Amino acid sequence: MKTALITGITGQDGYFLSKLLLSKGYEVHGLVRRNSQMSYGTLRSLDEETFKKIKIHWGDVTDHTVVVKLINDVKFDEIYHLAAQSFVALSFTNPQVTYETNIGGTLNVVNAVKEFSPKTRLYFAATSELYGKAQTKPQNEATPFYPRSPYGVSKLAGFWTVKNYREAYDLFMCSGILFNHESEMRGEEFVTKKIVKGAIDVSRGKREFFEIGNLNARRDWGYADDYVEGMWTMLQQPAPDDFVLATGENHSIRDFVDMAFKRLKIELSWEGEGVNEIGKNKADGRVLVKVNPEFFRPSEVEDLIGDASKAKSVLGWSSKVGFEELVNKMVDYELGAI
Ligand code: NAP
Ligand code: F7E
Repeated sequence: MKTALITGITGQDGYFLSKLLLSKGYEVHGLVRRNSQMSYGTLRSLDEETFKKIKIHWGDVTDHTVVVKLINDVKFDEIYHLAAQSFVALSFTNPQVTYETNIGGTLNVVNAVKEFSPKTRLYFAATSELYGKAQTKPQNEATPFYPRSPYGVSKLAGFWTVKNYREAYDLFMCSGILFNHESEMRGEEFVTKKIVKGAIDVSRGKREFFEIGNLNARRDWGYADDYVEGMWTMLQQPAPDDFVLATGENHSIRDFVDMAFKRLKIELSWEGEGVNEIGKNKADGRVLVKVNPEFFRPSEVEDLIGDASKAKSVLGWSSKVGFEELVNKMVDYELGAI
């Protein structure tokens, strides 16, 4: 039986990747940092039988001692290093914890593999945020990086650390440069989940309106379950490499708002510009969406769209769930869950 360690197992991707690896017969281990509630994040949405199969190890990825001991003890076949301070907006106000987790934590994992388990295959969660102020369109593995946030900078350090260890020490280490991927398990601060919850609340009269930041930013949004399959496939290749995973299509935040309301049978009309833009219910003129500059970022990533043709030709991977289906899945889940 193959063994795999997932750091960041309590997050969105950890949920889908745990299910995938268990379905493939892996012994799945997760590194979980303690919190006062001893809660397990998204893993609590797994059914009890599945949850019990996961071997939990308590520890923070920044704790060198914990990481070394775990990797030295188990000598995993595969490690999926997903743990990160992943919220871009927070990285501007909390840059130090972002660097310590995303750079220091990554160095701990990568170095422990080199020193104590060099046969382990490692996946590193890189990101389209590396492209930031994108220099060309669409972005692929050859596009120059230009990160626009402490988060982006920290992931760039992680990406180059992985590449350098791979080349210097002949280790099987891959980076997935994943474009935004969302799901029912997405954290509530990320824009897609925030929109879905806001639209449902407004449609049910729980709130008059909800507030949002930059409506013009464009993202290439896929479905997380498709993307974890790509992570696993990268580690099954004859040689390690880096791959972009993306849908090849992008939409604005405004498009996402429109689509979420459409699922709720509400048509919006937009008026005004910038901070004065509002989204109204076409049927009765009520204002349902407002812009609040509090949600603007000091430097924004305006327009990302990925080219995953290398993943398609080498890995046979492509994104399956389209934009409308993704939004509908998220809305339907939230309607049932509330
Ligand atoms: P997520 O939901 O924010 O999950 C992050 C995970 O990291 C959580 O399990 C979190 O634990 C854990 N974590 C944070 N700090 C830690 C620490 N110091 N020690 C141990 N664990 C720690 O992120 P995601 O959406 O699943 O993304 C997975 C990875 O892919 C992340 O590295 C992210 O940066 C990257 N990525 C995501 C996307 C995307 O669109 N989702 C795209 C590209 C790359 P808690 O539950 O305790 O907070
Ligand atoms: O923002 C705009 C915001 O926070 C998307 C992470 O998984 O994907 C994610 O990073 C866009 C930005 O995700 C609000 O300014 C407008 O342009 O959902 P987000 P992100 O920053 O793209 C990448 C690939 C990762 O690697 C990250 O870990 O939406 N936006 N209004 C807003 N964003 C938020 N959060 N809240 C708003 O009210």
